Amino acid sequence: MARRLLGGLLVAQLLAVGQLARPAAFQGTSCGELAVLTIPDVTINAATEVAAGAFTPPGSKTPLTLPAFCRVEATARPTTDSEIKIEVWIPAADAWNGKFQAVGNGGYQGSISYLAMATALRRGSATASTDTGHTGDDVIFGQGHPEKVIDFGWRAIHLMTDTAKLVVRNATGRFADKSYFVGCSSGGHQAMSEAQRFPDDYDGILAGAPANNRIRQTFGFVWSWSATHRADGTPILDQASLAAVTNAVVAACDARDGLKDGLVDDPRRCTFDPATLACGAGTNGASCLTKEQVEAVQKVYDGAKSPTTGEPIFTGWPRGSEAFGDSAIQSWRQYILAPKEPSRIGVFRYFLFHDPNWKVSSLDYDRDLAYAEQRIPHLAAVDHDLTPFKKRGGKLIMYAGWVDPVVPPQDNVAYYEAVAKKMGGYEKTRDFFRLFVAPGMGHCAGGPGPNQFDAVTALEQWVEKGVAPDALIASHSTGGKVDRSRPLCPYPQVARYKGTGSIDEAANFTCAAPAAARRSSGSNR
Ligand SMILES: [Ca+2]
Repeated sequence: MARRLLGGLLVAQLLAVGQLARPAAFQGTSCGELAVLTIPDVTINAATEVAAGAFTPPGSKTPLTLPAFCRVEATARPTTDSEIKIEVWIPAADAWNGKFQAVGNGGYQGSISYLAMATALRRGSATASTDTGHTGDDVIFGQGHPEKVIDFGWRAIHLMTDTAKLVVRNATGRFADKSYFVGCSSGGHQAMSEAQRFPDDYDGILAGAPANNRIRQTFGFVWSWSATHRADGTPILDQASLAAVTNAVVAACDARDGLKDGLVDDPRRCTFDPATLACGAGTNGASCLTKEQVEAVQKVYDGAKSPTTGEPIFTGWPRGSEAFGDSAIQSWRQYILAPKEPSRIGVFRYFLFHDPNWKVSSLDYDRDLAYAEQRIPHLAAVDHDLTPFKKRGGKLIMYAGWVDPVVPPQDNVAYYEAVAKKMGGYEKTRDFFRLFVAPGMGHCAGGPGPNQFDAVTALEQWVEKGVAPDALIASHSTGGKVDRSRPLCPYPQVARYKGTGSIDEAANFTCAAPAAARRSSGSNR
């Protein structure tokens, strides 16, 4: 009681000082005085007022144009081996919308996500980001630093959240009305980790293309790399052959969803066989596949399986994801073909076996998967029971792209289905958790399908007004001009053409159960 009273007095004092020193911009403690805040395990390194205008983030040469904000730089050291950089940005009082929106990271990228923070700040939200406790995209940081691996796995995001909430409270005089987490890829993984491990942290969570099944996906990377490289390490496939496969996939499966629009609604229903592209006798070239290439493509579709039992270890990559665009991230090149060794092989070398010379040839899928799931469970977020998050009133939107060549969307869908099963069915799940999978969308954005949509506003509407998103309206642009729009529907629904009007206009589509589901349930016949 006395302690609470003292705390209240301290806050009142800080508020009074802040109002005297800076009556206009901030309601709570003046920005500079936030530097003296004491939070356990956290050091505030600097608290600086940044005037409206150009702000060039550290490590960047491109200035961002931002409204005025208070920039707080902190370091959290929950263990003696930890060094977690955190930034918290607070808008000026008259610009603050009362919300806190934290942002996630991409890859193993150990850096503050300044661009995403800028987006949140421009919305009027206070925001925070962390470097997750290391620098750079390589996983070598984990060598001899098991605590840093835990920091990356979940701890940095949670500590960032706790820290940012206190900083925002002291800067503004009150806690934020609502807290949100927004991330894609590794940020989607972080989003799912928060929903599972710290359900009280956020009111609303947006998880894009979540790489939350990270341990098994790492095995999947090894599988797909091994399938697409010869014993001497040279790649079996190239951009031209991959593009030929994607074209053939679309030609074979486009119409199967009931609408010939250049998009395959759900690649799981597409059974395209790469052998149909096999070169005839004496012919070879970009438009046909050698026997070696046919087998490689098929193995990537099949996904990692136990060599002894045939049990699936990780889903394959979807048909249509081979090369739908020219850039490496719009094809299998970036994470499967181009690397000299399997992507994230360092997880085995530095996180698991502590052997920098570990070789793929020594991998035992059964034994080593069991070992990994026992030793580094903090590197994944795969709990299907989201009861605590649902009970606290949390809302969760997950999205994915059906041709994502980085995080296979089948894994996100499988997770959603497993949660629905655990939570008592789709109806009891859609109350608080909805998944939107975009046909023809790649990793987090891009692709031939409509892939731009405002899920953050949809999430805010759901949390603040109780209006659940029955569809997300997505658009596709060419040269900055919108040339197609389409509703993204909450899984398992799909967008169905009403039969009249342009197939490039969202208004001519409705969300409905997929054709096969209608047949099997008998509700439509
Ligand atoms: Ca189609």
